[in-house]
Amino acid sequence: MLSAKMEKALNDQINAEFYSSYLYLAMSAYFQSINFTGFATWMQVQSTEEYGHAMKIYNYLIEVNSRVKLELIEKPQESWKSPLEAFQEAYKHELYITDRINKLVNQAIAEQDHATNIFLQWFVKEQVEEVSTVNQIIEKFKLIGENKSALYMLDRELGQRK
Ligand code: OFO
Repeated sequence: MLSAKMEKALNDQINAEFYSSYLYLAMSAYFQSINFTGFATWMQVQSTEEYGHAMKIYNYLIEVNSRVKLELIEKPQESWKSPLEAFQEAYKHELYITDRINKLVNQAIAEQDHATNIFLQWFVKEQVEEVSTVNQIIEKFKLIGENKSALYMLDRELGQRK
């Protein structure tokens, strides 16, 4: 059984992960609307991963006999100025999620909730990977600059994501 504070914090994190899923789905729809179908695929896969993150916490709450409470999911933005701007937003969002995960770990340590601390370690590692992946994509955008054919090649590359 978790403390009431931890239960609330993990429910809030479920909401944040569902929002991530929603945000990346909105980015996918944006990319479709401007015919970058590879970026759209990448974002759709990312959205599904975020759904998985939310469900991982959902299942943990059930496993430790705590209560899942679903809240409203905030409406995401609909469009961005450019593909690069959307990925920069994704990067900023992942830094925000990393900060939230770190705070959850701090709370688990403060409460001597070892089980939740161990559970959260998966998210700590996952965040390192997510921030690094999006950062690498942004670096590629920077190299590409105004080169349209290189941009379409990147679109094709990111569209390989399964
Ligand atoms: Fe759930 O890792 Fe991104 O947000």
